[in-house]
Amino acid sequence: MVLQDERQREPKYFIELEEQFGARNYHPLDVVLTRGKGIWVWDVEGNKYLDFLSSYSAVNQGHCHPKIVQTLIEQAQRLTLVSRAFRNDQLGLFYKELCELTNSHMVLPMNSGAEAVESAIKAVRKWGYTVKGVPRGQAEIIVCENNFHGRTLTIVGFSTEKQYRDGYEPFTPGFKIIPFGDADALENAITPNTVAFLVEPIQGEGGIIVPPEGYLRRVREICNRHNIMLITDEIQTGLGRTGKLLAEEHEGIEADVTLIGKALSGGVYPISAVLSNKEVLGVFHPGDHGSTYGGNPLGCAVARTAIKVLIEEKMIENAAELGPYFMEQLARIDSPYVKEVRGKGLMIGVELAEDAGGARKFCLKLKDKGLLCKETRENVIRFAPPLIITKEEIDWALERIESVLTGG
Ligand code: IF1
Repeated sequence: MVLQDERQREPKYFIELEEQFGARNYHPLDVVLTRGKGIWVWDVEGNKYLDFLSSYSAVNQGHCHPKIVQTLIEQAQRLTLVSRAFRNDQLGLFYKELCELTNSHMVLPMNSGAEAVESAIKAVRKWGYTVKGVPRGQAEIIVCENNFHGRTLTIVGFSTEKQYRDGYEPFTPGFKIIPFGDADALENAITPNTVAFLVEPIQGEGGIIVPPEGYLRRVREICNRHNIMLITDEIQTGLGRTGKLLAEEHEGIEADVTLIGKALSGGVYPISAVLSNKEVLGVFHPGDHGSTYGGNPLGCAVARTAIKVLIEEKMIENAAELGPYFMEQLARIDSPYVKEVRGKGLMIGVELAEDAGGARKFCLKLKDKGLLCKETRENVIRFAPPLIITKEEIDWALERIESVLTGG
């Protein structure tokens, strides 16, 4: 008979529990993590790993950042949730600091990224009917092939990934799909009923797809000319991931609606936000939209500290400096498997050749060498470490990555 605590040092025990009781909507690597600090995580057997996924860019500030956790603890002992039926002393400060940081004029606080996307869709549709004058029920929103904006029914309804849609019909109407990176396609898809264009500055799940230089600038000009709202989904690309606070800054543009989430709390608490202006978010009047936890003081306090440390500890500058270095070194690896290295800042994808056998195989080998990575699409290994990583730690990782990519 294995003693209770003995058993709880074996991954098998936890894996079996998940297999017995859990919905199988993920196929995780069989590593059972129990502790995280900075770029490192530890499994229940005491093995240490470098986290190259950062929980899909929610942990840009590193695991369990002490100042963010301290804020969580202090606020949790003071006030966690009062609903929006009453006000609280964190929400207005959260709004003010976010608007000053992003040159926004109005904020809608939500909890998950998908909720922020859904809220933006509601806002631009309502703006279309009440401000632009689109006939009721006729609003069209343009999105891109290979998009990823979340998992709700409306959002998967405009996904082009069969698996994300399969078995969930019927879907929400009013969406048009165009190729990503093609500004002419956007121009040609616009009708008098178009209210918005929703796009990721870099497609994450789509395989770390960086659009052609100047794409977002042309998109901005087209949206201005046709009076349609440009919504940038920065839930993954935002908050320093690409070496700028917001990825749209690489093209010197400002969206009408900017969506953030994930690293908004440094991986400590679910919080997201729709950043915009009075013309768009002004369409919401009391009772038009809401959420039990949206704008709660605990999430707002945590987000305020998460943003503060992102700026004060120069994490964005670090991503801007080390991202290109990391990509250059990856591109120099002489591997028969590597087809392309692409990305921006510390949002990097290594696309493998068709005959390499799939990215997951390499992620498993990297795990055995102490690196936790996740494939995206069949053939792309995603490298997205916390933005606090040092050059020395990247060099440590590169040794192991080179070994795996050259057959070691
Ligand atoms: C999963 C992907 C990444 C996002 C963008 C909105 C959302 C996400 C650009 C929704 C969320 C997560 C969701 C998670 C895995 C992960 C993911 F692989 F699914 F696509 F990061 F690339 N916009 N992405 O990336 O935010 O509602 O999850 O808070 O669903 O498997 P959420």
